[in-house]
Amino acid sequence: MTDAPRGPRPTDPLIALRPWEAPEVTSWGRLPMNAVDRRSGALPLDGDWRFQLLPTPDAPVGGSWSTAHVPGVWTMQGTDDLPQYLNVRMPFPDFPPNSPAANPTGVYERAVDVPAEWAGRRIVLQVGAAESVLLVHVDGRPAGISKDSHLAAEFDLTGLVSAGAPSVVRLTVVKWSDASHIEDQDQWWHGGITRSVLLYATDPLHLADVTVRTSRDGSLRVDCRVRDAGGALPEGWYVSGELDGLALTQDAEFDRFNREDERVSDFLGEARLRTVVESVRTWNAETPELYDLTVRLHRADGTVADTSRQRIGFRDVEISGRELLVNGERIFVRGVNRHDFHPLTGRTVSYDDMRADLVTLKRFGFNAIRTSHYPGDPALYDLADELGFYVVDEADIESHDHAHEIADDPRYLNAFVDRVARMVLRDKNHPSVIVWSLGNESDYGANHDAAAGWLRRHDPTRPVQYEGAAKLDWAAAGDATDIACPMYAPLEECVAHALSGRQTKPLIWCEYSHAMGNSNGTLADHWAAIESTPGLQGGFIWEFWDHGILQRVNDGRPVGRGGAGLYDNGVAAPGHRWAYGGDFGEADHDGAFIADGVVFPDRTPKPAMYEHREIAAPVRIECFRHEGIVLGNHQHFRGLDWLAGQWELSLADGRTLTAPAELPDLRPGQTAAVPLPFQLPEDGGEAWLTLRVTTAGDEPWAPRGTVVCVPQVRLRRAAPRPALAVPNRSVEVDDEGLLVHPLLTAAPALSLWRAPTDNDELGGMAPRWRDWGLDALVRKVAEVRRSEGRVTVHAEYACAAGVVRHVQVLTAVEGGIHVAESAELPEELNDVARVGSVFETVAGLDLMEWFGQGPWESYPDRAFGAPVGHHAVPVDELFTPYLRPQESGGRHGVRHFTLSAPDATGLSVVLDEPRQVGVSRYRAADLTAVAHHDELVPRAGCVVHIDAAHRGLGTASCGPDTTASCLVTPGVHRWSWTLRAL
Ligand code: IPT
Repeated sequence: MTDAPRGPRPTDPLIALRPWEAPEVTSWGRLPMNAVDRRSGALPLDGDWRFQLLPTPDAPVGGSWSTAHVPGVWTMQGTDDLPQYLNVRMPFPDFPPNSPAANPTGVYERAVDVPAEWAGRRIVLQVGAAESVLLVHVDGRPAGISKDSHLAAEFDLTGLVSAGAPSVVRLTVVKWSDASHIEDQDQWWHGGITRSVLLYATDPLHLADVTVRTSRDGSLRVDCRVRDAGGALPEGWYVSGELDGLALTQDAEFDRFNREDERVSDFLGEARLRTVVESVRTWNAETPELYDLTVRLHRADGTVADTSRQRIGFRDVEISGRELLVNGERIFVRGVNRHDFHPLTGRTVSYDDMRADLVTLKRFGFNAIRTSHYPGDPALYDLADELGFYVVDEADIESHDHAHEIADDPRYLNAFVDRVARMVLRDKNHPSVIVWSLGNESDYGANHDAAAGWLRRHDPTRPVQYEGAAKLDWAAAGDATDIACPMYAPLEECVAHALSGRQTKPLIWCEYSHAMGNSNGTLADHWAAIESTPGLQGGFIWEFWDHGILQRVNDGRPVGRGGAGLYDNGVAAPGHRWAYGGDFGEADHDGAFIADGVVFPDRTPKPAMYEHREIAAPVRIECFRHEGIVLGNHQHFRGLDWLAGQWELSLADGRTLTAPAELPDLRPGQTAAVPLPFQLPEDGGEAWLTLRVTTAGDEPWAPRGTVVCVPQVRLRRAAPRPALAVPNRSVEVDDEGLLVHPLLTAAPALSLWRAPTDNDELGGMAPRWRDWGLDALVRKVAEVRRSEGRVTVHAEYACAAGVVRHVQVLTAVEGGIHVAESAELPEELNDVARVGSVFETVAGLDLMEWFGQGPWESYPDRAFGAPVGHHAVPVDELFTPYLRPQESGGRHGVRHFTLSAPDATGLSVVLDEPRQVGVSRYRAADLTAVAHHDELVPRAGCVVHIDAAHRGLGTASCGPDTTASCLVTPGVHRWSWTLRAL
């Protein structure tokens, strides 16, 4: 128990009740949740409110007022209560249901002028979201209490306010409570009001709820619940409706005037409307067809008392065997986990921000969202309906730190059922919502079963999922999940489960491919398995955002709402940085684990997004056969007519030929051969054919011409390189056997180290590499042998785990130097980051051009989405500014490259075979030495890595590591390259 002093406001019943430590109290005076949208016609109460922050909920109000913006968290608005990032651990030691004595409490107050024309109407206050306990007073009188931080709370103020007169509305928000223990999500802790506040009025006779049921056969059923604020319903009310202007019919079976029918009551009106739409345009994520539904509640004289408008879609969801079907189709779930996040507000996301999130996701091939780990703003679902996303709607329940105790704690039973039920009551009419989720990481107990029971009865039209219920046995039936939705389960285990013959439920990872830092290795392996293994249907990448809060470096404060323009392209402006755990002086925090999204804090896509886009390609090159190119339509519902194409032929000799592409008319799942668009030139070497696919017209999420995917196929392999002529020239090395070259400021040396990625660190590899001393190899030259036109250097690189023998043969060739290298790794070094050469160039070489994979960053296990071609990127832009600096900017499969100055001088490197190449302004040691991007000082020259082998990225910061084929193993590695001046 906390022993906080009993407050000096004993007369206030809301305070006296101490609801912040009463889990049984989920609300008081709060109206039932419903699906009637009241946003239009409402009086918005967003803006600046009087504000004061109390040290405890029962401390006296009366100090000085400042202002706070609503919606907004006070932790981002200049108070001394700053954001804190913790993953699993609670921010206070008190056991559930207790909260700490020191409990910041925000008091928001403002006068509200209730419109005079609202006289006689029912007046309702809606608070969009407040964390974690909301107490409402109007003119000093208690109006209500609510918990459940990510859903709106509504209070009937009719008896408390007067139309045409001002009232003072006070919203008291208590930061810590019993509810915090079930809102222990992996994100920043804040306090405040995070979604809009509004006041609206209805007739006393009003639509209390509207429930829409549709099917892909065009049938529509609309169930209306009608109430009157006065109690008994007036005689003669009725409901009418229309769909896209066509009238709906009253359900004949349900006669509400028949008093014999026991369903007809005096105070709860129920009415049902129906229709069947001929030739219905069904809703799915590819073609999200919507219809406008209007429902009107009439008084006996025909006048309209209330209206509800919504956009609805016709679709079915069902589970058949181990398949999740949408409109009868086994869809693939290309999902992402999405939190409410914004770098300037912390938690509040505007309509435009939500739209931008979804547009970005659409452009990168995502078709599904899990609302991790709480329901989103109502607008998010409107946008998902409109733009086309399958939504797993998740209730606001995560009791991570005390999961086991809470799952069966009857004091929390109410809260579990309340949170699930309120989400369902609000979101049930959205076609985008195809699955309900009972929450996240809360073990599994009776409280879940209770919530699932309510849900299955109330909405039998959608499956239910809960990761915790299936955790122990993916095949178990009869529990609270219809879907096996593991988190981070290794791919092999999932495939084995699907092949075991024991699978009874569709397997869709609720979280996979942890996107922390430079990550998402093996994504393509996952999708190759998903698409070829019945029983696997996809998953949700963890996660969309890097939750970096924009922070001023000098005073450590969040910048807040005024910071627009203080970042660009993933990077904070000078003097600013993206704050992660610990940056606000938190004693307890979980560091950069909060920066694990596929987009930067400003929504700039990370390179992993391009990988995903290609994996999700709607049209693909299946193969190249003599008769031509076989194309396939990999969508579930749509033809190819919305796409346009252009062929590109990239030849190793530098040429790129283009030709318009005519995409065949293919239904989903169909393939067709098209003729090879080019006569392949006899010469030109290795040849790659790319189909650049763009939107043919404007899509709601992309203007015409937006790239959708770039599938490609190799038409011709590289020919063996001709033997190099050795002219009569010498190679210059210094006493240490290091190459002396006018374009190099540091000679090529052996590198076995990369600046550890988050996966390297948290997966335990980097600590091992450090123990081995790979970050500080000591080079000792053993022998330098000179012959005409050639120098052979034997060196030993010593580290704690042994000695790596390195041989470099430097040969003068036409126009330059050929470098042939080998490195012999002892058995002890059984998993290193890389084996390769590193050198540094003179300043001024600012442009990299290469033939290989690109143009964006790629690594051995994340290279599916980087097509082979001729690419050119300024050196400064090769680097990816991951929040915690780490290995970045690598390019996979590079065949040759140049680094040049504006006057076209510089150097070229031709590699013996496609290699991983990294060109950067930073040494690995520069990146390793700092914690934030703003601390880096770029070097004038280029740091160049050419790798014989480079370790895959994997996802070991939270999940599986890379595959065995992408590990760098002991033994002898050989590689060679030719350096020339341009
Ligand atoms: C899992 C959580 O569900 C998610 O919120 C996030 O923390 C993610 O991991 C990692 O970033 S839980 C994990 C302990 C398996």
